[in-house]
Amino acid sequence: MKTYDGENIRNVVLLGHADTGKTQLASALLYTAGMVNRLGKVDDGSSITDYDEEEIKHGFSISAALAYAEWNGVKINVIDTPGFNIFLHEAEAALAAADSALLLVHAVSGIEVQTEKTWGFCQKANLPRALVINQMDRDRAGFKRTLEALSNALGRSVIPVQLPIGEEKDFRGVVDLVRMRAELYEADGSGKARDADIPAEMQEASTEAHEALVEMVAEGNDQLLEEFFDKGTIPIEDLAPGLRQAIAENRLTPVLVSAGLPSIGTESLLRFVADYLPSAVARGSVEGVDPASGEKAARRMANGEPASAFVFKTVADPFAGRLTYFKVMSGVVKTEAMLVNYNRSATERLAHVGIPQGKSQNPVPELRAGDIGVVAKLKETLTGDTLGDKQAPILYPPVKLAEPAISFAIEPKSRGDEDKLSTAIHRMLEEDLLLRFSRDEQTKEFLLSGSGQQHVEIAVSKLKRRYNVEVTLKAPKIPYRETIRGKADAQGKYKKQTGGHGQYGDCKIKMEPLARGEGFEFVNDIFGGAIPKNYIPAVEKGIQESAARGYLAGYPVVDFRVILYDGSYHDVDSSEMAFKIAGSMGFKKCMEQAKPCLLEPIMMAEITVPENYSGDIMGNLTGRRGRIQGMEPKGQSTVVKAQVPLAEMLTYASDLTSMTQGRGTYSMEFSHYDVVPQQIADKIISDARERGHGKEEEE
Ligand SMILES: Nc1nc2c(ncn2[C@@H]2O[C@H](COP(=O)(O)OP(=O)(O)OP(=O)(O)O)[C@@H](O)[C@H]2O)c(=O)[nH]1
Ligand SMILES: [Mg+2]
Repeated sequence: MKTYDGENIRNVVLLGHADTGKTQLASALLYTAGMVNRLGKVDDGSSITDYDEEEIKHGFSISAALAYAEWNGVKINVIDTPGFNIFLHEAEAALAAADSALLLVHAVSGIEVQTEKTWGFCQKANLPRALVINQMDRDRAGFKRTLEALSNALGRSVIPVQLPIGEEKDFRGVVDLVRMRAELYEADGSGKARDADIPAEMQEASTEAHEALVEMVAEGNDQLLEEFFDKGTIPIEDLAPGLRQAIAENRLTPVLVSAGLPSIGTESLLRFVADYLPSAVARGSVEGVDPASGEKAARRMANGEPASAFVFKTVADPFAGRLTYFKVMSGVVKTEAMLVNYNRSATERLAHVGIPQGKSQNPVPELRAGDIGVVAKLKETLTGDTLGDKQAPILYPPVKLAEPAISFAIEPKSRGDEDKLSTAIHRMLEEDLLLRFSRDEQTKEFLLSGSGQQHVEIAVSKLKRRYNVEVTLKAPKIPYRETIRGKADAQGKYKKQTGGHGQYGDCKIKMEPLARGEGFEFVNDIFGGAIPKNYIPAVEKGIQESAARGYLAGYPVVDFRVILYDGSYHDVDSSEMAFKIAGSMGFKKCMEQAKPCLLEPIMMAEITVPENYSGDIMGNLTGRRGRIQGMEPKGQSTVVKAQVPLAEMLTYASDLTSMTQGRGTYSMEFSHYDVVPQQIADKIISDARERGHGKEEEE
């Protein structure tokens, strides 16, 4: 295996809505490049990047997976990510290893929820990207329609660099709008392109599209713009570097076309990635933090610098042990290197460095700045950590992900398996950043939390398959919140002054509601030292701790402001503890007056069913307190969008299956919190009281 320098490496993440064909395309690209001698297919479980048993069983990607293709002296590292909303955090985390993205769009379905979401990820990370209209071979595939929708939604920087030759069954190649040549593919699925003249009937459209591209490349580049005005065009030797630069600077989003399953457009796509997407070191330097001072620090992405690597993924393989995936940010990482984990101040030996190709790791002697590697059996290193040279510490910031949306109580099927369960789950937490394991203090139940029901169910299935631990999932816990609807004003006074050293804390606070999602705000309005400065944080802490324990039913109180405006103290008897208790007492008194209420998570659900079921589906959603937001045709199906409380959707997967004979699908994601209707709230509160939550007295 050749060792590549960063200039000749492309780290490309495949993003997009579920089922757009990312995994299939990854396998097709590797096949076209000759990395494998058979086309791996999602549908028969032989794809390269969906190798996990759960992925094969379900037919969709669950976690990010890596592979590489060598193409004309360039190494293309491909990161395949899931598009299913409940696993989208995997895609978000994988962005840390990428220098560009291919965002796939389905040629039939067009823009979907996750198209815009993953576009948002790229924007946030300022990641150069290209759009790929994929599955062009499908019935009812439409390039023009999809392109128009993309331009409307994502802006005018969206511009084709290819046009499809033929559509649907007739899709057989692409026009390269830079070179103004056709690239035709054989129907044998080999993925190999044959250079040809642009078909006569496409001449006019191609010239028009070429001119639009030239204009867009010239815009924002004075030198090219001048040339363009002078000559009315830009010669290809200037257009190619101009395009490369415009992509790197995010001034332009190129659009390509492909079909992964029949391997059409794949060679053109490989060439595009190698020629136009930024190299692994094009950014020049990366930003981090100096662990000693906490100050910003930068590191040049060059082989001559001290080694540093960022860990972006961990896999808990029951046989190979822990697999750590990292990106070399600077320097050279060699097999047998001793590197320091700066987050944990531990030294790790990188016994065998490899490059990931799906489920296998190909050993290499070294990896240079910009490359992606994998190493087995590190002792302490976890996702988000930075490894590097002892002499030159730096920390790269870990990716911040959303919080889990749903929790289930779980219980091992056989008693005495608690320890085994806890060990196994902790392994799984290492590889899945959105899975959480905790214990409910009141009920003493184990809780497993994730981004959705299926996320948790798949985790449970892995527990059984990998670690032989069987658990029962109990009714999920809805993450209710509490808030207030009115204002309040109260005094919290804690006084114990009988004999010896006493306790004295006294505060007067006002409370008022904040807008949804604003959390908690504390305003210190004390004048003239009614409470000494050093006790004020204690009052705030007392309030916050009390709010976290809840007032009505044991759920955290959110979206309120507290104004501390008066109080008193005692020279000897006052202490932080006394003021903390006073704060907590004041909070509870305020809650009595402030019209407390329960909030519940409302989900945005998208249900796709055959047209004739749409009436039943909408009626059923209304029965679940759902609000229909819209309904639109999608091929022969109908997509119903609705906002529904999470509490009403817990059994939806199986209900939808029986309502539609298994022909409906749905996805949902968190939208916002809303007030629970009184009758339902009363029931939740009385259930919680029975379990001993809420309105507990402190002293
Ligand atoms: N006709 C046709 N079918 C395709 C093509 N690409 C993928 N498919 C099929 O579409 C389905 C989804 O493909 P995947 O590659 O798993 O899609 P994905 O984007 O990885 O989906 P997630 O992993 O869920 O995000 C599979 O049944 C594929 O066989 C294509 O180019 N043409
Ligand atoms: Mg996939």
